[in-house]
Amino acid sequence: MKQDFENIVILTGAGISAESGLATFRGAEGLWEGHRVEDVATPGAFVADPHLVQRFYDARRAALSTVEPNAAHDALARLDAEWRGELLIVTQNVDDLHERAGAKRMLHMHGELRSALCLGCGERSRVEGDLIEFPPCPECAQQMLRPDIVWFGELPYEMERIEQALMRADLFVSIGTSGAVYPAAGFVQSAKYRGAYCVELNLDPSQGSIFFDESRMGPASELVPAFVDELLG
Ligand code: BJW
Repeated sequence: MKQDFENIVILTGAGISAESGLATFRGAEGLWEGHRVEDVATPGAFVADPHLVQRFYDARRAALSTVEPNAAHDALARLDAEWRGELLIVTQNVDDLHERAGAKRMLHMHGELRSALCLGCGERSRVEGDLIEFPPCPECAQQMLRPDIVWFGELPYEMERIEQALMRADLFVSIGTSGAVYPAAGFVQSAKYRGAYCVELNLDPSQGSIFFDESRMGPASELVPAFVDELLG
């Protein structure tokens, strides 16, 4: 790998949090027990059975306090602190392990478990406890709150900021994601089209593996710290 990169975009997925104890979506012990995530992570599923959906996300929000960032999150936080060029960590994950590791230049494109979205005014607010009792929105006090998760058919957050960063990136790194869900799965092609060097760090080849210049296979807790050491020289 060449060494003279300036602007980096890093995409992370469920695989980076797997070794912290959070299940991935499409693995053997995938989320939503028996249901394909594509069938249930939709606005329609929430309308059909809001209690089920709130209970599911309440349990996952509560589980956050039982897990810790792993060596891969720590390494990316170190890269964020020490990298002098531009850097943006775009996570598809709704956990808070990147920020708890200390990463600052990051965003959650698929929402956050510790955030709630008002069905009326659309404001986002921090939430630590449960939403099963449908508390009113702290902003408008009128409407109820739903999990602030981007479901299928909804627009991911901060797409413009991501596109801008991809346009400037000369290194794109994808970590722990299957490449099954768009638009994130298409970032490698956007980055490549604009000339970025593209590296994949994953347990298995992702669906878009052929688009990467380099694919390193193994657990994120080993691959990511080694990769960050290489970048920081
Ligand atoms: C390890 C590891 C270890 C394991 N170390 N690695 C037809 C064609 C193309 C697109 C579409 C289509 N039909 C519909 C669409 C669009 C749709 C889509 O992509 N559908 C697909 C099913 C085809 N997308 C959308 O609807 C999105 N919105 C949208 O497109 O809006 C329109 C638009 C956008 C932008 C511009 C213009 C228009 C919204 C997608 C929302 C996804 N939301 C979820 C939330 C789930 C709810 C919840 O959290 O409960 O986000 S789905 C779920 O998948 C979650 C994840 O962020 C996302 C990606 O999963 P991820 O992270 O890749 O996890 P896995 O499990 O799939 O993979 C884990 C990987 O880790 C594996 O590869 C393992 O090998 C690896 N691994 N252990 C390293 N220790």
